[in-house]
Amino acid sequence: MFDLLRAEARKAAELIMRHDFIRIFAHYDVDGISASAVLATSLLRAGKPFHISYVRNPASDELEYSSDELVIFQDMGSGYPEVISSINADIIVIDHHFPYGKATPTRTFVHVNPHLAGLDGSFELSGSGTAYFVASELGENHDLSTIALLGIIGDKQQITAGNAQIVKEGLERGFIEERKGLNMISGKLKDVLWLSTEPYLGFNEPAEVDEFLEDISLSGDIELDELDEESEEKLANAIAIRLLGNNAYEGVFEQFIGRKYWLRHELVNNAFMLSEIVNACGRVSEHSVGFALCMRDESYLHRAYEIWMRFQSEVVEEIRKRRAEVQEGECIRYLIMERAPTTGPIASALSRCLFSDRPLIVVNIKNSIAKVSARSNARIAEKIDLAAVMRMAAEKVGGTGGGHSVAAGATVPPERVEEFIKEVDRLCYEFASV
Ligand SMILES: [Mn+2]
Repeated sequence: MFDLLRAEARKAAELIMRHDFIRIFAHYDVDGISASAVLATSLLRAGKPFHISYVRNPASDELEYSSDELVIFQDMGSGYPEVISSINADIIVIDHHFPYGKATPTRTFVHVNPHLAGLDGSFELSGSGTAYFVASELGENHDLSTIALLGIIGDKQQITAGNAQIVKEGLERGFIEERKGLNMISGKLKDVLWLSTEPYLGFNEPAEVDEFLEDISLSGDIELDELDEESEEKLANAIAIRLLGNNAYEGVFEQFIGRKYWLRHELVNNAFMLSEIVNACGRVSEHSVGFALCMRDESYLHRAYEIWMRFQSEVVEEIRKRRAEVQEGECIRYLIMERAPTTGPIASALSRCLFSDRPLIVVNIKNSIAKVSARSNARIAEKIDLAAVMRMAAEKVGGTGGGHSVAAGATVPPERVEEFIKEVDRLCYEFASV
């Protein structure tokens, strides 16, 4: 099943072994960071020196290399044929994004991408997973299955096809363990409940968390990862009841109740937690700290944890504040923000865990552009296709829109946001009443 992928990964490994110095450009998110760590560890073991830079956009960021080095793009590149064509060096792209256009490379070019090997890179293999296939051709690197898993989790992929193969190899050799229980962040119960965004539990005051824990007779100072089975079950039930009372979408439950992955030899054992910490490092431009954790350098653990804590507190605070600003339309809910730091995580948490019965439209006005995130769920999507709604409503006000039926987006002129929202509401009403 993975023959084509392995064959291309082998070509990449052979090209790597022909070079003395590797210049790596990786995407700055958790998938890109863990992908770079998978490759870096396998390069160290193969005795190959390298340099890594984290990049937001390969088309506009400056890429420094010399023509006798090997250039490797990770978790990006497949969508930038003009960049690949412009590189005057041997080049490898290790990516899982859909390959667009046709590159005309001037030197040797190897392209490792699940889409080119019969796999769907949007959910069957991450950038870190693709890097793992290359690492496997460079030597005995099964222990890196744990680091590859971080990108799989961070990109919200499924444990299927290529990803499932990686987890299987990690499980068989004892690097990964599958445990029953709550798949949430780690920490003391009072912190976990207060800071969690997956799921978001809607506590407005720390005192509400204390009360919640008192009701089920659990101390807030116990570590979630150290709960016995009976207590964990009690907690899971109480969380489920709270989410139902908060009007959460039923699909939220299967994500955090059931199983979690435990990484036996990593600095943070809870795979979801480690993925969240590396994600936070990437979000606040502390890539090297996230990378160091993936390289198992314990001296960075404290700093990484502090970065995560600050980042997560800010996100939760933002959700808490914005919740009260959500407005009611006829058929939708909407939120209009100015210069908010992020829109995606706020829109997802609010629509999944608090306002799941109607589409939620979140607008962020920043630098004289209004960016729109629209969210719903499979139940609503049976009637309302948000991608079509975003496209039609945006076109009406001189913008553009599209996406998926449950998660779509648009860009519209700020002065026409009000008109846009009215049109979205009208279209949703029309769809819903068919
Ligand atoms: Mn990715």
